[in-house]
Amino acid sequence: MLSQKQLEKIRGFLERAQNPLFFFDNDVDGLASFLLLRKFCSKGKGIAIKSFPDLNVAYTRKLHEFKPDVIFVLDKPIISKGFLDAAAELNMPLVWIDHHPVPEFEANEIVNYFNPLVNENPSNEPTSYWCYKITRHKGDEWIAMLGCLADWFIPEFAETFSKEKPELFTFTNEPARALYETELGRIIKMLSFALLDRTSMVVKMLKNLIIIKDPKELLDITTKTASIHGRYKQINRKYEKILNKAKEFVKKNKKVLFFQYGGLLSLSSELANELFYLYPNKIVVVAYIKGTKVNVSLRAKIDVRKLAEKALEGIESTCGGHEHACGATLQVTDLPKFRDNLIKSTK
Ligand SMILES: [Mn+2]
Repeated sequence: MLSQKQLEKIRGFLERAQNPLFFFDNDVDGLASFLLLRKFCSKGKGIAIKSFPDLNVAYTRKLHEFKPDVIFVLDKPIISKGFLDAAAELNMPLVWIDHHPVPEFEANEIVNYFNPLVNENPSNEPTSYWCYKITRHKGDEWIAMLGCLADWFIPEFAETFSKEKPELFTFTNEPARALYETELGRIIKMLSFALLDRTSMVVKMLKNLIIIKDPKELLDITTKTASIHGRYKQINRKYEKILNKAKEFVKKNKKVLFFQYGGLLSLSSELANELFYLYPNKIVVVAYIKGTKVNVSLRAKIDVRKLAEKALEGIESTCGGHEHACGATLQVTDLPKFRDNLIKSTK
């Protein structure tokens, strides 16, 4: 966990910031982390990171454009050396908050790295959980709830929250039920689909989200939320179609639900989540093929990251994430080998 001292240190950066720039991972934990910090200091721009697996060097353009006095990087496990070097050259302090396995990087004097995994009592609560511990604004608790649930984590304040807002969240200890059986879960799905939109639309969404005070506002269609709802509806139609197709693969293998698809939209992470909710005893593998590359999302009760790493041995690939939810990228020509290795290792 992060210590009180560390939380205060980050809070100090926020209080002193005149023109912060926030980079966040392109998912709901990343988004919630940004919203919590942005609301606290009422200043600064937010940028959803589209590059994978790292915050790549192309984003240094934003440093020249916005000239921030402090950079925040939220929920992103890797920052490219080029980006770190550019920030150092411009003498911009960088506050990096994450909860993924710690990468190897050359720490320079501008980097302030915070990760609950590198501590006396290692833990991996979502980044938004820690952002809420930093800002401590009770009115923003719903945002922290969204970020935590999206990362399959039930925070200790969930039970009180459910008593205060029973129409949004019925208390459960099971993250999967929280995601697929509550209104907060519905909002998470909406936001994660909306994050897939064009950059200009995401920018518009962020502007609206910053001023929304009540999650109920998000469920109604208003001028602030119409584009989010529109995008959600459009993507959800396609999503449901692919999900139904994936369900047909359940009987193919006793232990593994392996499903691959192509098309314009990468929905593998959302699909893997929902399939794992529907079939909690399966090892869920969803492969999204785009050109010559494949993005794979894996979910399971067992240590699926270890399983994936083993199945990827000898295959040119990247792999990252958490014990029960992780992702990998590889070449499409290696996909059959990866699938065979994986299925073989579960026998
Ligand atoms: Mn996260």
